[in-house]
Amino acid sequence: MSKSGQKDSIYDTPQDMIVDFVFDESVAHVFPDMIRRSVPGYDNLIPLLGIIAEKFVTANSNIYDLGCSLGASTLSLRRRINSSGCKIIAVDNAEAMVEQCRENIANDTQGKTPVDVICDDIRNIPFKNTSLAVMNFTLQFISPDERLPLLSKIATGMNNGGALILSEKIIREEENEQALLEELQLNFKRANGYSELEISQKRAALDNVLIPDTIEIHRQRLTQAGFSQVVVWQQCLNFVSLLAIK
Ligand code: GEK
Repeated sequence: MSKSGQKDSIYDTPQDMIVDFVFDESVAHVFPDMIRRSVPGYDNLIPLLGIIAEKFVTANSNIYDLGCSLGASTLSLRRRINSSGCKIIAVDNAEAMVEQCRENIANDTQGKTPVDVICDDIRNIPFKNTSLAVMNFTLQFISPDERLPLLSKIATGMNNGGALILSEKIIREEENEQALLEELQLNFKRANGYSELEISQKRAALDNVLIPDTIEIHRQRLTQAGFSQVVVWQQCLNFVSLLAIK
């Protein structure tokens, strides 16, 4: 079993004090299991990123995977990109994630497009000649006042006709809808084997770290950043993915 192939049991014992969630080595080891059992629609979404990439990636352009974790999105894109002269720039600021991501890319025999895996904050990255950028469940970890500047920077570096795929956990303005979707997500986690203790401790750890927006805020912000068309292409309970085209 690879280092990142373990079952997520990080929160299965009572913790004296719940500290804010960090993407450290213990998370990197269980990450594929954690995200699959926590994010409804993740398994469906990943292969579709490659299908979307085929449409938007143009020859001799850059493709960015921002908050790449272990490289699941990068690998999906890479397997479908046929255009020549392209480069994928995969970025994450968690060292443990980047280390395992580099190994996963090195072991990939299906894709040919070169990949640069960079350990840095996505707010430090210059964007240029972009045909496609992917932020798969990453913007939600950036402080809300820094989201528009980051998206504007991505849009500025994007070629006309290029696209950003933005996947996020969302909240609903309408209280009843929010409560319903929240309950269904909890049921999804229960059905995937998480105990009540694991669910409540993980929730407390993410409380100050993952700050979701409404879909309306996402739409407005993407438009303000410089994207001319915003389309929801997948929604699964309170997790959505938007395609923003410049
Ligand atoms: C996937 N996209 O499997 N700069 C760089 N990386 C960051 C920053 C930042 N400022 N903030 C958070 N991250 C992946 C899943 S996970 C989603 C993405 C989740 C990184 C963080 O280290 C983590 O690896 C990733 O964003 C978020 O398709 O865990 O819910």
